[in-house]
This record gives sequence, C-alpha cells and structure tokens, in this order.
Amino acid sequence: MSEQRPGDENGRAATGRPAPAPGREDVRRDAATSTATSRVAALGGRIARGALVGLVAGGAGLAVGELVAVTTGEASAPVAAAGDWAISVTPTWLEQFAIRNFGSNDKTVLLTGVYVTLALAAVVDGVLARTRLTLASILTAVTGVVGALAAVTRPAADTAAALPSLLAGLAAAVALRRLTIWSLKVTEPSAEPGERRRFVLGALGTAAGALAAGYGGNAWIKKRYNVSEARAKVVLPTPAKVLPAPRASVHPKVPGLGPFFTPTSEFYRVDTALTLPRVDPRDWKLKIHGMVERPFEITFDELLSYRFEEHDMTLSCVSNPVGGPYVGNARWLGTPLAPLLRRAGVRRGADMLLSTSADGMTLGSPVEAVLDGRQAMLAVAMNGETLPVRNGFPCRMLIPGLYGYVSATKWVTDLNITTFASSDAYWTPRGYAPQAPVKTASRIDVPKSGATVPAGTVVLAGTAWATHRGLAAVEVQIDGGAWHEATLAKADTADTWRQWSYRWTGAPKGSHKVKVRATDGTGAVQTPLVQDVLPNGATGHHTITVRVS
Ligand SMILES: Nc1nc2c(c(=O)[nH]1)N[C@H]1C(S)=C(S)[C@@H](COP(=O)(O)O)O[C@H]1N2
Ligand SMILES: [Mo]
Repeated sequence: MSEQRPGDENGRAATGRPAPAPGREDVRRDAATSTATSRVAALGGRIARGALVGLVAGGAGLAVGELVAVTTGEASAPVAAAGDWAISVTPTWLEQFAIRNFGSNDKTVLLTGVYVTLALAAVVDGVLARTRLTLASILTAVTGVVGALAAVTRPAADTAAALPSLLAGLAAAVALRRLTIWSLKVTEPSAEPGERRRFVLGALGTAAGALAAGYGGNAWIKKRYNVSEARAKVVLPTPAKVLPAPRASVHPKVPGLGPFFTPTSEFYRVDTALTLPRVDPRDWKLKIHGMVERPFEITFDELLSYRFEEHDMTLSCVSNPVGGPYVGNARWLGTPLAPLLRRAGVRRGADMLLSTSADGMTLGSPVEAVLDGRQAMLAVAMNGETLPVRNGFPCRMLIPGLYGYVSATKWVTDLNITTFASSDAYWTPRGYAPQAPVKTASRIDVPKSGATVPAGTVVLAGTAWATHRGLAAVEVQIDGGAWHEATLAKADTADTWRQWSYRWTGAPKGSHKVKVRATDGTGAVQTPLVQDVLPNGATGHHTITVRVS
C-alpha cells in the first residue's frame, strides 16, 4: 500500500513549534500565543481541505450513481433510493407534520434533508480521511452499501437497483482516497509547486466531472424513462355513456370561489412516490388474482377495448385537515371495476381488494364497495385528458365514497382478492384505519380566513362533500349564533361535492367568526367533534375569522 501516514500531519503540527529560549518569559508567551493561533489556523485549514475533498468525492459518487441509474431506473439512483427509504420509515406523526407544514412541498423538503445528510457524512469522511484514510474510505463505501440496501428493499425493486449506490460508494471512496493523498502532499514541508497544482486540478476536475456526469445522467434518465410521448399517443376510448356538461348552476358565481371541476393542473397530489413511476402503456399489465375462480391478466389495449363510462367524482385525502386543500373534483373516464371482478369470480369469504401500483404501494378496498353498484372504475382519463403521470397514468382505480388511500390506486398493476383479516395495506401498520369512508366535510373558501371585507352584505361561499352519500344542506353560523341555511348550487351526482353561497346581510364592523357545517344525503349532520386525521379522517367544523370594516 502506497498509503500516506496522515497522522504525520498532526505530529508535525505538534512538534514543529520552535522551542522558546529559557528565561525569556515575554518572548515565550508571544511565541506560545502565535503558535496557538497558527495551530488553530492550521487546524481550520485541514478541516476546510478535508470538507472540500469529502464533498467533491461524495459528489463524484452521486454522479456515478446517477449514470448507473440510467440503466437501472430513476428510483434506484442513490438520492432517490435514500429518499424513498426515508419516506417508508417516516413515522406517521412526522408525516402528518410534514403534510401540515410543507404541504405539497414535502418531497422537496425531504430531498433537501437527504442532500444535507449526505453532505454532512461527506464532510465527516473528508476530515476523517486526513488522519484515518482507510477507515474513512471504508465508511464512504459503506454509505453506498446502506444506499444499496435502501434501494433493493423498496417494494417494487429488483437486485440491479443496488448497483447505483454500490458503485457510487466505491467511486466516492476512490476519489476520497486519491484527493486526500494529493491534498496531504501539499501540506508537507517538502511539497513541490507541482503537487499543489496536481491537487487543485484534481479536485476541480473531479468536481466538474461530477457536475457534468450528475446533471447529464439525470437528464439522460429523464429522457430514457419519459412516457410523455406514449401518453400523447393514447387514443381515449369513446365512452358508452357520455355525460352532458353539468348545468352551469352547479357553480354559484361568487368571485374567488374555485370552479366546480378542479382544473387538472391544480388537482392535489398525494403519494409516496419521490420519483414518479413512469409506466409505458405497452408494458402495462393488470393482474387480477387471489381468491378468485378465474385469475387473468389484461394489457392496456385490452383494457381500452372494454366498456368505458364517464363519471363525475370528488376525490379526497384522509390527510386533509378540516378546511384543507387535499380534495378535488373531476370528470373521470373509466371502465367499471365490478364486471372485471365478476369475470374473475370472487370466492366466498373474500372481502378485500388489495391493489398494488407499479411502485409497490398497496391499498386495501372493500370488495363490497366495488360490487354494490357504485361507479368503482379503472380510470384512464380525467377532465377529458389522458391521466397525467402524477395522477396515475396509464391507469388508476377509483371508488366513490372512500378516501384516496383505500381506493384511488395510481399506476395500478395488480388486483389481489383477499381478506382484511389476512392482509395489510401500506397505511394500515402506520396507524390508519383499514377501511375509511369519506366523512362529511364542508369548507369556507370565500372570503379567505383573516380577510378584511367591507361592512354591509358579505357573500360567503364554499364547498361541501359527503362523497357517495350526497349532500343535502349547508349551514353557516356567525359568532356562535343560530345556524343559517346556505344556498346550495345544483347537485351534479351524489359522488361530487356541492358548492354553496350565503349572503350575510348587515355584517357589523369588527372581527367575526364564521363556521360551516353540512348535512349529507342520509340526513346526518356533520359532527362538531374535533378529531385528528388519524386514524380515519379529520372532523370538526371549518371556522374562519373575517374582519368587517
Ligand atoms: N400508487 C399510489 N397510489 C396512490 C397513493 C400513493 O401513495 N401511491 N396515494 C393515495 C392517496 S393517499 C390519495 S389521497 C390519492 C390522491 O390522488 P391524486 O394524487 O391523483 O390526487 O391517491 C392514492 N393513490
Ligand atoms: Mo390520501
């Protein structure tokens, strides 16, 4: 081994001090002070150089990982794999905290966390390498092994997914070793100018190469796994049942109130996919199996040859806080799910439809909800457009009346007929209820909470839903007074939300609390009881503060 003995550096720093002349106290003190100062400076320099070398080496590793992931898939790249793993082990309270505080930016926050953690590890390895080169190199490689484990333990991963992180760790270790040796040479008293140049050029070259390979690799991945062309080529089936556009009266024309159909680009997104599954319809297959008489598999073309129907439905998330934004309404195009289950022949005793997505997410839905006549479907389009990748392209499941996490499997590829007693879906061990019908909810959208409005007549407006039970009434309450019936816009289907408005006349100046509650189609009034998202959806009345001036 041509290994430097990095300990030498410390030794020099400790012993290279000039001995003060005996008896010259003042000089000695000065010398001691300046020696201490220079020691601190030297130490700072070493840490800075170590940190720099560590970061450059780590960057080289990540870049190699990105390049390897061009063949093994986007989700197997080191940062993506680490992020996916972090998501899967995130405790529910932290996930709730992230949703509440970061909303749809939670994935950016998570990725930032992964990068910061990796950067810290790289700095530690880089500084450690100056005194313990072998140990630091091994630690660096081990980080890669940890990443590889994270990559292969993802539910939808194959063993090749280990490669990017393994090779990233190796590349980082090799770069760390080389750059550290060159860097240590520079600080030797016998250092030649050529050695400094070698280190600087080596570090700069590695950094530049890492940036180019990292960005290049990432762009290549994006291009290689791009399905936007395949998506553009999908010819949507003509629905056997075409819906007329809903009457204009489904929307009370109140400025500031969102439209009846949520524009697809504004539709909320909730999933665990750090890297979106990119499923080419040509490769897509749906398997229906488990407790069935006749298991079968269909291709995307076969799916499209089935009977398709349009259906308007509001989708909402169990994690939506009272008054929150994780709800959307769309016109979906899908093929009914019930005939598919009948074709397979559900065996007696089976009560759960465990669906799996291309990225290994599992959702459990009651078989009953699919077969009881409601419009459970496999959807391929929303609002007249092929499903966007983020909303489940090429195919997603939908069951009216159930929260998304127990019904709305995006990128669905597998339907396993089983029992709730024998199978757990992803969210169940994480504290969420295995079954979760949508709770009646209502929201004040206009004015915004905290807004100031002119005195006189204040127009309040919002949205309310009790998916599949339908919505019968909305009432508003001001400052704890009587409940006033709001004007409901026309209903579309029992599966869609209803928008409402209320003219609050003679609103007096001052700060006021406005509350809303709904009554569902069965006549049940929305509960005032405040309950958290866990285990099966938040409850309580949405309340806003308005300042009338
Ligand atoms: N494959 C997959 N499907 C999924 C999820 C997921 O994490 N992965 N999340 C579910 C949840 S919790 C909800 S609320 C809906 C959200 O669908 P959207 O993102 O299209 O709004 O998708 C559901 N389907
Ligand atoms: Mo959800």
